[in-house]
Amino acid sequence: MGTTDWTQLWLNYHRAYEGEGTWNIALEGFESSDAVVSNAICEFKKAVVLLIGEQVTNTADSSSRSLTLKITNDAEIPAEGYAIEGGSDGIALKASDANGVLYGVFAILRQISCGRRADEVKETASPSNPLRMMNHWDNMDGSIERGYSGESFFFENEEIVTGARTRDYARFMASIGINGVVINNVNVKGAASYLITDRYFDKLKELSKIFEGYGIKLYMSLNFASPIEIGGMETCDPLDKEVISWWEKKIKEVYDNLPNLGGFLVKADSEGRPGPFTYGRTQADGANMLGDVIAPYGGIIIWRCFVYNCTQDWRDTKTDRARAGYDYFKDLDGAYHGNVILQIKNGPMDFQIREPVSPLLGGLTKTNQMLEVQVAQEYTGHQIDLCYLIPLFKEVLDFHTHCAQEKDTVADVVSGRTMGNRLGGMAAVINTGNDMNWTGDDLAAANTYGFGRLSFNTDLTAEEIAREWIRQTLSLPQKEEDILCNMLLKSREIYERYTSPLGIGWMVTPNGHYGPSVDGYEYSRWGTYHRADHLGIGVDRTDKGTGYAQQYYPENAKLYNDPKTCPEELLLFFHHIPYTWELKSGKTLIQHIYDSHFQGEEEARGLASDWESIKSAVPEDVYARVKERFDLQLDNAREWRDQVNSYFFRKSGIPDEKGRTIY
Ligand code: GCV
Repeated sequence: MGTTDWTQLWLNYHRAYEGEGTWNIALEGFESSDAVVSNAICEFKKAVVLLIGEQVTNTADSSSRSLTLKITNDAEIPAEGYAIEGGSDGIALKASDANGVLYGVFAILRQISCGRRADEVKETASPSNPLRMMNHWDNMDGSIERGYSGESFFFENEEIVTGARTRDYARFMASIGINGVVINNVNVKGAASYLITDRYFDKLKELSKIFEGYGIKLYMSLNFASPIEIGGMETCDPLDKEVISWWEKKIKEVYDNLPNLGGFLVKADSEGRPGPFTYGRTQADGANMLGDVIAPYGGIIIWRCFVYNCTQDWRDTKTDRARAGYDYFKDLDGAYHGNVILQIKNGPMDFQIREPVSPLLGGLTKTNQMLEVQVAQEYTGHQIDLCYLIPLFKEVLDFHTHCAQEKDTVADVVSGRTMGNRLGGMAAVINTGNDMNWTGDDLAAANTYGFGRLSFNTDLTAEEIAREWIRQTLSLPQKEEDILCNMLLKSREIYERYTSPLGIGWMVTPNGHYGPSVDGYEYSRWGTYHRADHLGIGVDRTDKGTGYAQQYYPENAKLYNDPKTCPEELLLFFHHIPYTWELKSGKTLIQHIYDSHFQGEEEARGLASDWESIKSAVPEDVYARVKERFDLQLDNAREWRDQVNSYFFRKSGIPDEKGRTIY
């Protein structure tokens, strides 16, 4: 059993083999005074000692084999890309910019950690996406919205905190290819509105500098009502001349202090946040005004599309929250300025365990767009229940939107391959906090790691990513690695089975979003209904219902519109189906609901015993922390199973064919 320093996550640098050389570093076309290059070298020095017991000295040592890490500037390598190749005299690393050097060094260390010898290292890679971002929902009082791993490590008592942890965080992010970080919650309130004032510039400069050394740009979430809240104005109408000139002065002041700021993320007209709608303006009016103001500084505006009516009447079956994003944003396609990106959640609702892909992704064909996913497990088990999310993200990226003859997947669209645009990429709501192990559940770090790696290389498989993470973090014997990898890979479907069936989602405890409450949101204002009665369940989103299915290109619209062709895992998202409906398996819908919940709960117990089976191979403290979580997961799975099954038994009156206990 190896020792695992969980404060170092996947940069543990377990001893991989005993080397016998001494390294020196040769730079050609790069300067060691460049902060990014210098950090890359520093990481290499630190890691090779731990990984292979070899020193980096730069002075010839005749008693050992002399090896060189030769870093060369090669204009042929794409931006942020690298080519690495090991040989008998060391490793050659080629890149055309400093980020490429940094990513190349991390790739070398990753390959050695994963089992290759230094002379076997080999890869040529460049990022799939221009922007690869983490979004923190950290508040300035130190709390984290939807945070399950302690408090913020950026903010405490309305102050910005920097230190060793900030640097480690930047290292972790760089090691997985992240190049942008939004540090504060999109719900910008109170002190956070003042992040764009001189109250915080000094500390922000420090933070930005740490990030820059790891190739990361600092971004902030912006309060659209800043002219009112901090400027003392009466309006924040985006077309008002005085409002525009307030923003011009403000943004100049910000960039005078933070010249490398990447830009801003904006949540407007959403869940109580102010926005252009208040003034009868469009989302494009709001986004473009800010885009124009920030353009002279090379900044960008990332504008979220999470806009919907959150004061719905549950009696109203025509208004459909799923439609909202497309309805608000599609008509304005092409109206957004070049430095504006629309950030779109993967599904039309809100990060449920299964949703169709948002029809806005690829539905927009003339607008920069970015995919937003949630690594923080708000609806997927609060970093208590095991839920490896990379398979879900892969499904979204691989989805054919049919927006073009070829290159029509979500991965194509957001990377810029479909439309040839320069701005786009992927963002994740991150799952970190100040818990010693960063992610609360040790195993949840696989999601943090996985998102970064996937955003850098969307072709990686969920399994490849899981194995990389396990090898670097825990370095287990093959049998145990296989067990843990398998646990991760099946965990999402297990969670899905014991929670909400066939794409219906929700049925979750309101506000907190952990544990079952089948009718918790059924009669509320949030637009998240399942519409179950004694005959059936599901939302009719076909052309005879809310018409949501028609927001897709015809190929997908047709598929979704007909319950016979609709992928079954999304059946209840698109259709209201009788309990007696026969599924492809030959089972009735109600029997499927029962079976899936019994199976999911049983499989959750299987996960817990798989974990027990690798006990002797994992460090004791890790074993104990994760075991505690499995105990809680089992309670949760049982509760979901029994509440959902009892609810539908009572509604339908149809007994379980297998006569199992339902209450
Ligand atoms: C930051 C969901 C979450 C909110 C979150 C919101 C958003 O509604 O429950 O906590 O707010 O999404 O994405 O803006």
